[in-house]
Amino acid sequence: MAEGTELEWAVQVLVNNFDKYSSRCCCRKPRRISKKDFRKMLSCELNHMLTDTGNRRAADKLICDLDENKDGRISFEEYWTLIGGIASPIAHIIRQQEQSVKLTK
Ligand SMILES: [Ca+2]
Repeated sequence: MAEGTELEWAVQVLVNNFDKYSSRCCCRKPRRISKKDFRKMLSCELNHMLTDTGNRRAADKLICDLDENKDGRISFEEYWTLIGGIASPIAHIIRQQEQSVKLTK
């Protein structure tokens, strides 16, 4: 995508990241991320935002929490829940930082 807004670019990055780690078990089924690839994604892509990304038990717990339909794989919708779960506390931290900047001015 050559042109686009920052938000469009960010969404594209998130979708590309899902495609990078997900696969299709057969051509008619949507792409999903296996547990093994999900653990790889956590440690390679989210090691600054999430703690314990190298901890297998913590990663498996996260997969279990996200895996709503309990098929042992992470669908795009389940992946999106993770993104929302990360974005929410980060938005809170950014607002706190903005608030402290205002207070010190
Ligand atoms: Ca699932």
